[in-house]
Amino acid sequence: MEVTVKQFVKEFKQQFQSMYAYSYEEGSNEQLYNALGLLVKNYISSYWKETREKYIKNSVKQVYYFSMEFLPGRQLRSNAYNLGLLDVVKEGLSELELSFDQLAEAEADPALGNGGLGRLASCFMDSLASLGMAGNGNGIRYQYGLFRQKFVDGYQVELPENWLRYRNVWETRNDKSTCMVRFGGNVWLEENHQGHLVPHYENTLNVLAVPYDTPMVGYRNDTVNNLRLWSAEIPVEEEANYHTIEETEPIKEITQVLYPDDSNYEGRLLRLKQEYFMVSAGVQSIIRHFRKYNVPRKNIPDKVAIHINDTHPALVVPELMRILIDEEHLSWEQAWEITFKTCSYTNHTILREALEKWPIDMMKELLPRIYMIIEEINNRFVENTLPLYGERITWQTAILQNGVVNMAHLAVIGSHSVNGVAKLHTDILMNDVLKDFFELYPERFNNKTNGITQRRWVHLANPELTKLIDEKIGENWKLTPSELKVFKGFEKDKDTLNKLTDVKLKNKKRLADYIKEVKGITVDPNALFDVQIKRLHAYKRQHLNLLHILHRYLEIKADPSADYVPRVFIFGAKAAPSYHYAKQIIKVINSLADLVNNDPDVGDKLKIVFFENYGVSLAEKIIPAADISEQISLASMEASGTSNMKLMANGALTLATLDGANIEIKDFVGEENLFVFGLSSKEVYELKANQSYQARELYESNPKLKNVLDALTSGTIPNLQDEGYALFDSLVNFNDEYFVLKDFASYVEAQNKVDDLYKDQNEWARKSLLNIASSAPFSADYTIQRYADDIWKVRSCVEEDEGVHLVDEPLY
Ligand code: 26V
Repeated sequence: MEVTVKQFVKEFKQQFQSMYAYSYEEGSNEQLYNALGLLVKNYISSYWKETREKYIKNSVKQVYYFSMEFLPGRQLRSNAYNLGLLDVVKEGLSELELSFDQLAEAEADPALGNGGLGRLASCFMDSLASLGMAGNGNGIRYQYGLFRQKFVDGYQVELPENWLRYRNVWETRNDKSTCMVRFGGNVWLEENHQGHLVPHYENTLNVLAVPYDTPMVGYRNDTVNNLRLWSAEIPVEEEANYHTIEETEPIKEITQVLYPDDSNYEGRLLRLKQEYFMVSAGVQSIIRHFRKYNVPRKNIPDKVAIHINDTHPALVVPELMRILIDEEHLSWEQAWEITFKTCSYTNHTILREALEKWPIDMMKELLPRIYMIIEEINNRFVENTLPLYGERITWQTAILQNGVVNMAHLAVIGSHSVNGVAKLHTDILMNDVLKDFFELYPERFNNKTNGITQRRWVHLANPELTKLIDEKIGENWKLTPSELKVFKGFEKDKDTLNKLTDVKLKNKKRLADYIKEVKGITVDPNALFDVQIKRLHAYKRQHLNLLHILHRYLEIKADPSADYVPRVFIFGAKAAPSYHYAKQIIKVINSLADLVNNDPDVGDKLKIVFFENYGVSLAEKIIPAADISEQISLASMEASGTSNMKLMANGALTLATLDGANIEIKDFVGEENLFVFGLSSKEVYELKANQSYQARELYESNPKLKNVLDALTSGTIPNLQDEGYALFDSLVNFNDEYFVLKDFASYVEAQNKVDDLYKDQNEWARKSLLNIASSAPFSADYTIQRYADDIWKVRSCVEEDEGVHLVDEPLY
């Protein structure tokens, strides 16, 4: 969009003054940021309106991405960038002697998600808008985001994340589009005079769902889509019935906090309330919007695609049925045809403990009408399946099983498409986790490997690298990511490799300064920066990383004069508050950090930095500075991973097991350009099947390993309570569920190869360049294009010459 610096400066001053009634010179960073954000939002608003109107006018099919989690990150920079205004804004502010970077830091980072699943949802929103597709997000406006993590004496403590404290300039409360969501009470069906069965409700708890809309700005294509987050309130007309603050609690609590557990299903009533609240409001608002199109209801699937992001929004299926039957008076068969064609589902995990199963009694009591519908879906499913496939498959795939509602089964049965998030993961769904369904409905299964938006994770997070790529291959890659492969042509160009090394070093210096500032640790920017950033979970094996560091430490102590490649091990990870073992791992890493970082024998050879409060904003600082990307989950356990893609795109070399999308990274960049180690997924399956694994044998037979494990309990690491013993026990005495000890030797070997390569900076830079140049297939733009073509059947609404175009799609 066209705004001159002069115009911007004038409008910014006015904006500030109209908000605060004094001059900008007196403003705090928060106030200046608020004014700037609102001004940028003003610029956005006309495109937002026009996009919405264009979709309606052209009767465009809309995608609704239903997700309990979104992690958009800070939006000022990316909105200004996508609008094409970033340079003008920066220049204008500097004329006013203000620093854009400083103001941008004042924005709260909305932590409305746990990890990969939520961030993926936000990358997808960015790509949908950038491709000019009508994509809407639907989720919850949690009043408190994921807890703020602090370390006290090395232990994780959780503080509330009050992200709305200084207001949120991006959202618009939309009182015109509220919906009513009903819980509990009694429901019965009565025949009306036309012979329809009509539900009657009594004693329900009525909750008003208020939408807060946030613009999702496309990259230079005038498209602005909508992210709609719902907040729960007391219906105005019922306010008089609530006499005390306590009485209002059951309503307010619905959208108060995000559940901070990303892998452990707990049958908590409040969580079910949240899920239905978001689903019901979302589906009601879809049907309301659909009416604007003036087409028959049987055409809903031609105009609407609803995506179920993990099972959390799977109640979409019965809720859409309810609305079509009870409110639109369609027959069951008509409603089912529409529902099934409209819905699609992505599975994001194979962890059994993460699969949602709600107690039938709870569902019946909280959502009586929805439960009736689920029961009917189940009955019809069983009726159809039994004669064709027999008892075993039918009962294994039923929705209602042993007193619970199996949400994955509901999602699969109610969707025309089921996908995994990386090739291996989809194979595992078909051969293991959802094997029986694959037999029933092979045509529904498909793979959609995850992706990331290069705009946030490369263009904005790593401007120096972006400039270097622009210099060498021009700017086409920004609109056509596959063009990035042209960069491969520079793998032998000395000048490019030197510049690439310089860019990395600059990024590392910046991170080193930040480390000094927030952790007080001095690190050498020339050391190898080794990064593991992701939720803390035993299957991701941060403790394998820990064992290797400890091993290194012991070797250095044994021979301090040997020639070691200096390393900084960098961690960022939150543990679920109730995940005791994960928190113990954090404590051991922190205590080891205290030991190592202060040992004069060690010096710069080894440093450990565990950042507090890992999230999107911190990731943006760490990723451009990484040399090594640790992707060391037990093969078969990590559905895809997405930090692996971000780190690769920023030139880190991957150290990985053949798990999730690491396999595709290897396929794209070539085995010689990353470090692979450990058991394969097939070997893991075999080892589990024949139950032959003996962790203690490994402990006893490998002296190096024994040395390391013993150090956990020998008092070597200071200030531990029982955490060292807890790790030792799980790894040795409880037979090491995630085969850490089994992979230890090959991990150490791979780490030694990393050192050797780092000694040859030229060769390192060459491989780094090849990784960058091979990362384009992980653009979320391609991922979204495939969802659009194969699942949602939607197309871009922008002219060929506007915005992102993917004509030159890389082959998968
Ligand atoms: C699961 C659960 C379980 C029940 C209660 C609350 C709750 C909240 C979140 C989750 C999400 C777990 C699934 C997840 O985050 N999967 C991750 O998805 C990424 C995007 O596809 C993928 O890259 C990661 O490998 C995968 O772990």
